[in-house]
Amino acid sequence: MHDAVWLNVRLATMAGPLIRDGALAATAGRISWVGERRGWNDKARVEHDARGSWMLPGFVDCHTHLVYAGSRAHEFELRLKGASYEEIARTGGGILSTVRATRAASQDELLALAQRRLRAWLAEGAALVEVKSGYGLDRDTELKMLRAARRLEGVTVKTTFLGAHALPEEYKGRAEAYIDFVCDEVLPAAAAEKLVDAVDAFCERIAFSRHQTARVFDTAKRLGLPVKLHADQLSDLGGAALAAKHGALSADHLEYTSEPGIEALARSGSVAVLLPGAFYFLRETRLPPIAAMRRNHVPVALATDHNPGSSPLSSPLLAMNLACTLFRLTPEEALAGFTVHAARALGMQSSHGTLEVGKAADLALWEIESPAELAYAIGANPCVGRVRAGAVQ
Ligand code: DI6
Ligand code: FE
Repeated sequence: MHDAVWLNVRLATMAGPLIRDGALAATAGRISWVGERRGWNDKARVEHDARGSWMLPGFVDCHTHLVYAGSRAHEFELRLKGASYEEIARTGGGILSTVRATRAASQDELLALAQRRLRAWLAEGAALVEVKSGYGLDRDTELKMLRAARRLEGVTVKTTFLGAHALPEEYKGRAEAYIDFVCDEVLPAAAAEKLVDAVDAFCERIAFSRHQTARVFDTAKRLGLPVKLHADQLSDLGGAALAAKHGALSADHLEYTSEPGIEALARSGSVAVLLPGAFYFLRETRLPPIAAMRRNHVPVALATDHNPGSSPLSSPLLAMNLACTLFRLTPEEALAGFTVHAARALGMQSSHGTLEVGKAADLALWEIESPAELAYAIGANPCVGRVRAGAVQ
């Protein structure tokens, strides 16, 4: 006897062909049966009529900076007048302005702000969201951000430590000393409190070098934590190859990555995470090497990269549309990017990303004619139901 079954449902399992008349059952929070309707002859305590809607795995947003305080709308205005993102960052704005606001906020305030933002993801059927630190850049604020992220409700949260996001003002001109501080004090403290699921860094001209990034990764390894990287977003620093060398779960952005970098990702089994929101909002023109990713069979995930500076985007659906219009992904690739491949980018492929027996019954129902409509429409939200651990939300 299963707890519940959904009938009259169309299934995009993301693990096999589309099923136009399907059934999916859940028991104890997990998927306990999935397949063609005609194959279902079990019993369930509750029977749901999905009225012909499409069921997909709940979306996985594998790269966000959801916890922060303050707004950067004024920088948007400066950029519209001609200033560049890098110029603003170099003159103390950018990430550092969000750091000032985030340091001044309490943990409860950060939680309330992030919880309110998260509503948009819930409305679009998200199940699993990654949240990074990196707007504290001191011990207490980095921990405060991660504690707030851990308290978010409504989705499963994976936390990523991003202490090496920018050089804080008090370490100006002393990047090596800051990396010492991150490796010796902040990351070990966050890990000791079990606040960290993965470790990330921003490897970029305006942030940290390859060598500094490698030091952070070595510390992560010592603490038994997986790594991921903001790689080659604004310039080719060889970030993808560095991430691959450290067996990263993912390398993210990748606009400037060269073919050898993609080949390295293929060898290491790392996921390439594309962030079309940042590409769009910063009006970048250099396209990530999608053809090389396809050629090398690198799994491609998509994420919102929600953050106040380069991607104030709160919609997985819009991220999929941007990936198709700007990067020429197919709708099918875009859907895989927010489900199966995104789960893998978080090391969560055994519980999320597909509709398969044994995985979490974290599902979304959509009133659409075909799954491609999710990437095609702009500004519509046809989500008509969300199920979390088998329970209708
Ligand atoms: N890359 C980004 O796009 C964001 N962080 C990063 O490492 C930008 C964060 C910000 O501008 O606040
Ligand atoms: Fe980011």
